[in-house]
Amino acid sequence: MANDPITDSVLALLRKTDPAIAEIIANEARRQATTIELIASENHVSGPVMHAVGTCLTNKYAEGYPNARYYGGCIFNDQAEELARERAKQLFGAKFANVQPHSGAQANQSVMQAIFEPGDTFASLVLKDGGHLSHGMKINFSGRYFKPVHYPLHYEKSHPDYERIDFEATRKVCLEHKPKAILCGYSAYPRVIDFKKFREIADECGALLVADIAHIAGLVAAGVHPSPFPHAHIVTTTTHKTLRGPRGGLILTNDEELAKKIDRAVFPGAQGGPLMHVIAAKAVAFGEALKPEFKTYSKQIVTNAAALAAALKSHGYRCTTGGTDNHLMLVDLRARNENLTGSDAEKWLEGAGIICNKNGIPDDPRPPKVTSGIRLGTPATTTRGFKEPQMQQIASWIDRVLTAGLAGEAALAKTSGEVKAEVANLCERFPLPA
Ligand code: DSN
Repeated sequence: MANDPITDSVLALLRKTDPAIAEIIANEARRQATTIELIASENHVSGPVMHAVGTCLTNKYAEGYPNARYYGGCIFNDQAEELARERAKQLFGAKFANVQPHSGAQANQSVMQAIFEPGDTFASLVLKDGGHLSHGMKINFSGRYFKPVHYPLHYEKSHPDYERIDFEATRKVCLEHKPKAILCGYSAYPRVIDFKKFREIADECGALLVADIAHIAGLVAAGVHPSPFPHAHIVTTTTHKTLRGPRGGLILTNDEELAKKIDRAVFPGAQGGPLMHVIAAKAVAFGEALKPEFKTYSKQIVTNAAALAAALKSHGYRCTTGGTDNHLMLVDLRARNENLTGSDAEKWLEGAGIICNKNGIPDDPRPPKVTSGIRLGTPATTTRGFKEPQMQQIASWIDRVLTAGLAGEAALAKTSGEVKAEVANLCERFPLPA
């Protein structure tokens, strides 16, 4: 049994037609219902968002844009896309929205196609410091076809802005390399992004400012994090993280010329047929995010993250930058015990029903598959209704499991069994949205 009747009826149908996939989906539904999701980029969507994805719009080809398609029969798809675009514009206070990117990485790819020629230089934060693979990783399109230069964080422990963006050095990097665009917005940065400062640097070196707000989009929509507008020329995002929509991407701008270039770069530049069922679900999610409850939800995400970071600190862990302003934190495990690694922690915690990901911390001496840190986020647990007391409970479970892991296999097996049962009990009291 899943948490909601529609999923149950889908599973009943699949059990008759394809029992193998039915069992896999049922197991995943059970896993999500009974474990604590701390992956900062994940969330639990509402029933309406989830089930809008599973509709007949998946049958339709709609290459092109509303009222300018390359296929007949698009009247209702035009309406769905128009509704998604209007709601996205209203939500973020932007004049133009492209709701077609299949993902955040494809949104970034399209923006780069729109504003760069092959070989053009752009400035960004490197992946290991909290950036994203589509921000210039060597083996990604962004690093293969364009030339990234990276701006730094403050790496000196004694600096008051330790592990935060070093704006003076950023300015120097940008003035030296004259990038065509500066990218800001990150996958593992726990502090407020100063879009205004980035724009000043962009203006000084003649660059466009592109803000990738994939992680913080929901917080921005709710007014809990400052908006990249009016500072950024272009904003990209995913729709499935703090924004709590279906898996997908979105591009926004206030500049009509850029909007035209972006539309051409998304289709036909990067993609063929848009995923119309996902676009319909994006419209549903944007509609939900426009409601006052979404503001309350987003504020609680931030409150919960601060509570979790403080509780972990009380157990001897260190969060990079000393804490968090948003929905995520990077936990430096070495502060608790030099031998703790991110890969062990991820594995041990999963065994206890607590899901997170290993993550390098700035200047991490360990390789990306090991790491000295874990990244924790509160969007999904907040969706379940968890508040500060549950955050303290989670911190204490994390410490219990990691302490047991350090003590050896027998201690870990016993403790993770106990914690897993306690986690499942708590999850039962806070069911997933239906
Ligand atoms: N992979 C995502 C994350 O976990 O942050 C970013 O796209």
